[in-house]
Amino acid sequence: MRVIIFGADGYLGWPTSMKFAADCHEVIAVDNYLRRQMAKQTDSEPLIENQKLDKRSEAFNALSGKKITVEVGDCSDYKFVKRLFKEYQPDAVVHYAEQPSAPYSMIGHKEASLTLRNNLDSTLNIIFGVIEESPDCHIIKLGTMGEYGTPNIDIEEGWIEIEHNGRKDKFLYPRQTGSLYHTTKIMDTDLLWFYVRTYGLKVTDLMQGPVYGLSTIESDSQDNLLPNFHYDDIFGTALNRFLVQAVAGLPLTVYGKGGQTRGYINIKDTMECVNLSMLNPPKSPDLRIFNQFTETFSVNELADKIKNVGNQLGLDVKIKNYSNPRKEAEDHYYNPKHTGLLEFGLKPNLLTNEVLNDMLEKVIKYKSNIVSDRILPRIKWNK
Ligand code: USQ
Repeated sequence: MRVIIFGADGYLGWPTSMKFAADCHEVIAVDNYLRRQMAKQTDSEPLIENQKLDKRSEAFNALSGKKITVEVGDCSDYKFVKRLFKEYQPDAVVHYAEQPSAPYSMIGHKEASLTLRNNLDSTLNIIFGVIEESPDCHIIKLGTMGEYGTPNIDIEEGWIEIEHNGRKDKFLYPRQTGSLYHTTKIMDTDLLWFYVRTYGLKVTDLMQGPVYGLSTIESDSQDNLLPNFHYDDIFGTALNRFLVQAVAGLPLTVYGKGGQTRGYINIKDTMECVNLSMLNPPKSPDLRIFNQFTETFSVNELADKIKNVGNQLGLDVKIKNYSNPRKEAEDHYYNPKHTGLLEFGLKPNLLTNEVLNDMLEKVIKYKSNIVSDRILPRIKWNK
């Protein structure tokens, strides 16, 4: 297949580009390095420095004998996006080209506006690229489990049938989020659904939980091909941050009571979920939604797991409850379904002690890169 990866410089975009190229697909990797700029501006650079896409793809191409084509440009610029669709006529596109950080979106008006415009414009441009240039192209869009929030009822896989006053209909599952970033993801889903209904697009929206891990199959033994791994309070996610904190000898930063429960996924499984979605496109126009996670944990459970494995490795891991910088439920019901991707054949890599041990060992290798000023929460919206 010919596939465009929008947002190919990101934590998921680069490993997806490598995996698809390794699987003999024709890959066009697109990015404008926005996340790199935001990370620099907020002093939130990743643990391991990554080269830009041209250098990384040169290294990958030389090593694998496969080819990743790089296009540098802004997905919120429609002329650029339209040109890509016209030139490459992709069978599928993977849309990761969004500002991905909830804390960043809550800094202030400038950051909220950037998040809103960047995320919605890029989604709209990709939709129109398909409509105008490549109408059979399958859009695989990265959504988030955070779109659902933490309702006091079971979370379905995207859709819910509601019976009201004796009549029934099917709707998008109700969504209410805890950050502006997550709200843009809801708006993306609504945009996609509108254009699926109006123009008959084929779309898969992947509601993913927080991802963890430092490497994927293509980079397990090639550190120059590693994805960007953030451990700061803005771009880092809970489990990845805790790994670095454990190695740095800093207490694990549990926000509030630590009962916040989310659906987690190993980055290797993310690759497989996106792959399975691409290999099994919707047969007719559809907004297909999968909940993309493999296990649920509370923040306290994650911290305890890392403490146990870290201490066995000789680290002295401590856990500390910090005043929660976010506005969110700290003790809640959480029961999301996640059967769609398992039915396609996903074999989850679960969060075993061995997996935790391997990740900690990798972080230990880069211990001297850790900047401890990036650990404590610098952005607060629970005022
Ligand atoms: N948390 C802590 N301590 C920390 C960091 C986070 O207790 O040091 C807590 C948060 O308060 C939250 C939970 O851990 O309750 C998850 O936070 P996170 O920072 O790991 O994830 P989040 O901000 O929700 O966003 C991340 C990604 C985002 C993706 C989302 C999936 O940055 O792109 O969409 O995970 S989900 O969380 O399911 O919405």
